[in-house]
Amino acid sequence: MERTFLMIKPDGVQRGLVGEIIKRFEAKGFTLVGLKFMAVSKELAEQHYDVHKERPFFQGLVEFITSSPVVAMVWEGEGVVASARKIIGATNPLNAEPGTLRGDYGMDVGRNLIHGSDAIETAQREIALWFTDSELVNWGPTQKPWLYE
Ligand code: RTP
Ligand code: MG
Repeated sequence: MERTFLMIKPDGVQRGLVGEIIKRFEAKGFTLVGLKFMAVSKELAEQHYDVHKERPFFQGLVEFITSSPVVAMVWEGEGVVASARKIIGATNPLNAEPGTLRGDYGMDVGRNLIHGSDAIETAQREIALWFTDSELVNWGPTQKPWLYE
């Protein structure tokens, strides 16, 4: 079953939006298989955002992600990678549609509340970076007819 990595960034935690954010994915029908509240090391933040290391915002982004705790999560379900990106909304919250998390709660591209993996391969890399196998719980809803035909 497809999985994605989501991370509620320091702004989402500080603004008290953890419950609201988790609620969206839960209510949609996706399955939570990993969850931890944690401080992020500089090394982990740099590895996570490695693809952006040449970009001008990289250092500020790493400083922000390491500045206060985050909520790291793995969610499971058919098409969860792309669907979670839709629920999250456009990178710049001012361009994000109302009804999306960034569209409803965000104002600034550098304070956009939550990260979501952008492709299945990226999700696999990020899940392995943030979670050990023993931290993930296999209890998938594949046999539940109220979720899947
Ligand atoms: P994310 O990786 O955090 O889920 O966000 P994303 O895919 O929507 O956007 P991405 O292009 O991967 O950018 C990663 C994060 O870098 C910050 N950013 N700042 N100042 C800027 O122009 C700028 N551009 C990107 C954002 O916090 C973005 O989420
Ligand atoms: Mg990204």
